[in-house]
Amino acid sequence: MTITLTCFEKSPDGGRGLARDTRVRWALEEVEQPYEVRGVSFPAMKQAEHLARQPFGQIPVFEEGEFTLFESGAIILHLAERYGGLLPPDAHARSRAIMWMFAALNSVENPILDLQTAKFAEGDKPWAAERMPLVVDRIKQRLALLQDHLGDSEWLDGEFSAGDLVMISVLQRVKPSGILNEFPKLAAYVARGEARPAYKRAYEAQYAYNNPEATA
Ligand code: GTB
Repeated sequence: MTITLTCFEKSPDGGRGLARDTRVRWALEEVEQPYEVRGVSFPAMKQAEHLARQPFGQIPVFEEGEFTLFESGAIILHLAERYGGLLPPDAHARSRAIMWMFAALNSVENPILDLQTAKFAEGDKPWAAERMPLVVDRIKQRLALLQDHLGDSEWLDGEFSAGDLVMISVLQRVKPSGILNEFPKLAAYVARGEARPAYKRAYEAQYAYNNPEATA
């Protein structure tokens, strides 16, 4: 059955791969499943047709026949459970890979998203400059401990897993701020993820989708 992924009609990042469809595209490439893309405009995202698929009016959405899933983490977990390659066969290792997905989405993504909020939604508030160092410090504390844990390992827990895929996607969001470069082992970890052929295919596909004139 055809898989359809709903993405931004035109991503505000111009195809830099920072919107959350890229992590799902990456997972689809890792498990070698073809998919079609449905683009949705910002106004259409808030209309009933899209809200029926994604109650918060966001992307990405995964559909396969009558089956619909939202939340990038849930979509990636579904793909990882259904197809081989993103979760280890050993039961405990599998649970730990899923634990890292949750860690990425709960413990690491939240402070990183706070930086986006502080910059873009609250940047003009009179208290914004005072708050910013606190926001940045919270990210750095998390990244320092994550880097200590990763050490010189290639991936978080043995072989590359859905846990690494989600963690690397989350860490990519701090690249533009320059903060990631203060953590060279994490920067190298992200670069290892980005060097995977499946990631490259996902990145190129989303770039081509967002820049049809450049790739025509
Ligand atoms: N928890 C949900 C998930 O993981 O699927 C979060 C989904 C989400 O935040 N989607 C964003 C969205 O639809 C797109 S990815 N936003 C529109 C809205 O809420 O109205 C976030 C994003 C947007 C833009 C950039 N960018 O331009 O760099 C990067 C990331």
